[in-house]
Amino acid sequence: MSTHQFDVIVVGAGFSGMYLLHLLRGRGLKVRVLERGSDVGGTWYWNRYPGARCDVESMEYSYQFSEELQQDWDWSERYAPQPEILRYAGHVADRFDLRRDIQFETNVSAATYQDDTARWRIETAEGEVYDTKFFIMATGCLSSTNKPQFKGANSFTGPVYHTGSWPHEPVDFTGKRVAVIGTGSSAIQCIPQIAAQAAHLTVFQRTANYAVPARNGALDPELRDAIKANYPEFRAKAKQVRNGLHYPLNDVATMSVSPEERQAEYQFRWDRGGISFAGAFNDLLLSAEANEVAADFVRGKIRETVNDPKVAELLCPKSVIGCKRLCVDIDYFETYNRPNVTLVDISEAPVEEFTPAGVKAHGEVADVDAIVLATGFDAMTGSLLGVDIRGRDGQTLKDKWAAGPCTYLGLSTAGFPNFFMVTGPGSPSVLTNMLPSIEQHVEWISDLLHATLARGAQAVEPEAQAEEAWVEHVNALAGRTLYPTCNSWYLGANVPGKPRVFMPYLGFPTYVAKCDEVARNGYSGFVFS
Ligand code: N01
Repeated sequence: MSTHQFDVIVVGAGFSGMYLLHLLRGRGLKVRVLERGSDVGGTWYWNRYPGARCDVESMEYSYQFSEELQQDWDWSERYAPQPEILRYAGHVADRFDLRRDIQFETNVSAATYQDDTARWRIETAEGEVYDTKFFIMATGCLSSTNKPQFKGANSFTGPVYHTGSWPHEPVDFTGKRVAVIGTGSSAIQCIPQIAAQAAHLTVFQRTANYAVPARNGALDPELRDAIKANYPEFRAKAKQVRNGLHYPLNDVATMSVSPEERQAEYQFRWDRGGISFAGAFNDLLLSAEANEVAADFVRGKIRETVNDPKVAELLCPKSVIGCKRLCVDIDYFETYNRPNVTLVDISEAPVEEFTPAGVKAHGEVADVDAIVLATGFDAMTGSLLGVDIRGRDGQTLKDKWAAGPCTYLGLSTAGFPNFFMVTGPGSPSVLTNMLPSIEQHVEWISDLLHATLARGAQAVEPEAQAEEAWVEHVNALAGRTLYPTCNSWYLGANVPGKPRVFMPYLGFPTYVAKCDEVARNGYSGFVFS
């Protein structure tokens, strides 16, 4: 078997892998991207469930590294639907001729650092072997599906779908009885669509979730043109905001204004639509009192919307708002007024089992023709640990991260030279607009690779001390907030047995400043050998 030689192997052809390829190839490196899907797009390639769309507004959810590209592309709606985002990914691949260096339908199974040559040996499930100097996992934060092991799972006679690995062929629920398990972002998007098509929909809810209306619609051409006329300024402004988004953050504490002013601010954002609701005041996730006021506003809206008071109460979340990702919905709560929708509360007693006919909870079987698992992802670490990655002296990443992920800047980990992650644990990633975060990471990693080569170094890796300090810093930031108070996937709490560690870094501008400082200081915290 021949071994293919490269300067850089990138795993994943989503937005991270595509930009890495474009940038590193442009810097003269021999790059190959290995991708398990049959085309580009990453998370948007797999999440094809009905109603899938981005909750970041389309004018912000795109690359900015090429002015021609951002001028060239036109979005049709305020929030882009999944097929349009996938078309955009394809457009980028065509425009920069990326596919010639991407190998599709290739599943990376193992990656081993060779101590003697300071190179990585990458193996695929298809039996191919690659030899590379640098190895970059660009596998995304939400790519490894969480499929709970329900008792009797195989006994159900109908199809079982997962929102995160939806079939490529259209799924028609017309006349069918369907069960959806889960009420996170994916469920909140697909439930209204499935309910509109199916004969009956039964939703199994373990934890009620907050959702704010999207107020989606055709993109206003005047707004689009105004943004395009000043795109760099628009992007620069967004980068100064802690989540990298352009929406207005009201830098005022909740309790510093009168109850009337508070209601008016919440109402303004409710009417405006989207996650800017979370920016109504500056202490949503810092003060329990402030949080409760905002939560109560949303609960009031749910009670106003849902006709049956008992159902409305079940749909009212009790936890901290924003602690789990705030969902953005189109007709979600209204859907529970439909006569063909039933909500089953499984907060006290879980799904007992799948039977040949359906889903059993509270001793009763809901007879269905199809089951949709909207049960989320083994987020942030799932895809990284899904590959058998072995660093210096054969240490596995799995062993190193047994008590939780440890990284330096969310991009690298000690003991694994010449290995990088894009949007890894310890980076702001999922708490920001992903596209600008990805571009910042890719450009920063690319500069570091360049610096390593320019020094004639064989390898670069973070110092253990720098990594420890970073992990402490990430935890300290989270510890000052309400984020650790709920069972979110940010904490790994959604996957049984996963270490409970808050994974994302809080604050895009501070993160970027820290990365810039590290680079300016000759990559402080890294060792070149
Ligand atoms: O997954 P989730 P998701 N029995 O983990 C339930 C991004 N995203 O795919 O809350 C019964 O949020 C679980 O219950 P609980 C976005 O970042 C973005 O919806 O753990 N139920 C929960 O209700 C988002 O946050 C967009 O008690 C079980 C649900 O399944 C992230 O992806 C759209 C269960 C999982 O919710 C993940 O969202 C979609 C069990 N054994 C997604 N296990 C947009 O851009 C889990 N659940 C709009």
